[in-house]
Amino acid sequence: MEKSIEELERQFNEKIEKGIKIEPKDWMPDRYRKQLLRMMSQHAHSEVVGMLPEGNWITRAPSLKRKTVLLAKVQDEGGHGLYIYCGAETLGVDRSEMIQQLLDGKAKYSSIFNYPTVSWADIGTIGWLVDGAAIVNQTLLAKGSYGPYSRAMVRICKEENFHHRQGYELISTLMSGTPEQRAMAQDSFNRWWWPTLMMFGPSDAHSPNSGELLKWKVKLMTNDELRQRFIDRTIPQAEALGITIPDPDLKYNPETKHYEYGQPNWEELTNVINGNGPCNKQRLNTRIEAEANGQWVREAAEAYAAKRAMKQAS
Ligand code: BYC
Repeated sequence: MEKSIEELERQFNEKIEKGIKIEPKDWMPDRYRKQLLRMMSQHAHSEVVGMLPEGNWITRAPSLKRKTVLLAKVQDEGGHGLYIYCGAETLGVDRSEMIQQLLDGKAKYSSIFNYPTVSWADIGTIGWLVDGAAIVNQTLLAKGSYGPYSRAMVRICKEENFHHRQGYELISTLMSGTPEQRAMAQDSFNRWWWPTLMMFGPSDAHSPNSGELLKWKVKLMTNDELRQRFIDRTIPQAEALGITIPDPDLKYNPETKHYEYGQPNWEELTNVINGNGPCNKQRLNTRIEAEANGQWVREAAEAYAAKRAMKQAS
């Protein structure tokens, strides 16, 4: 006998309640599928577009060691995109469709990748702050309710830890260098601090998706809770390096054991999300060009797969 929608919904909610992962073939509410697809495709695009600001410095890395580390990191990000596209495909949408939405400017990706990398210090700052923020978010996403997404996050977090370390080490090297190197690291921090805080999304009062995502345990903390967690972890690291935080309102509250901080410029976040950040057009054009240049590779791979399938069938 077929189960009623009410019964299916009850079983689904029971699984979520008990912390049992939802798997691709399990029944799930349409909204759950839609929310996951929205978030996972945005996340996958972020990983791939996120290769561009750092990729910009591969040919200009100051030593062979720095170059190999950066190359490995940028390649890792491409891999992260692939894991998440695979995960998103389990929800019934082909990755070519998701990628087309990105190229058509219809899909979102993280606001942070629409800022330019103007100095070598930006490479360290991205690893330390941007990957640091990603780890805070993704460590919790790894405990989320959808099996393929949470498992992709476990693997990604391991690699992000290496990214975070190399960024912190790079900034630490600059901070123990010449006055010019210290100034370059501080300038970079000043430019990336606020955009990094915006990575966590709008404040809770303006986050339309959080309610459903929290109810279904895709997200386990709100945008503001994650932002606070990141700030509490990062300030002591900045202090250890001798970096000044560009926030006059920042202060430690010994009672709550949290840092209080000033508000990011939310209008700037809205502008960047809506395609009007400093590098939105450049990033999209680079992706469009890369997609066209890679066409022959995809065709060759498809031809090879078809030939192999024919051989196996005969
Ligand atoms: N940028 O209701 P809300 C990396 C959108 S890559 C752009 O709070 P939600 C790395 C949001 O999509 C990893 N858009 O949404 C790679 C929504 O619009 P739609 C990056 C943003 O989903 C290379 C609307 O605003 N991490 O680490 O509850 C090199 C309302 O927001 C942003 C991820 O992608 C933003 N910052 O929460 C180095 C994490 N914020 O879709 C490093 C995965 C909000 O309704 N995503 N929006 O049209 C998430 O964790 C969540 O989706 C967010 C937003 C926290 C971003």
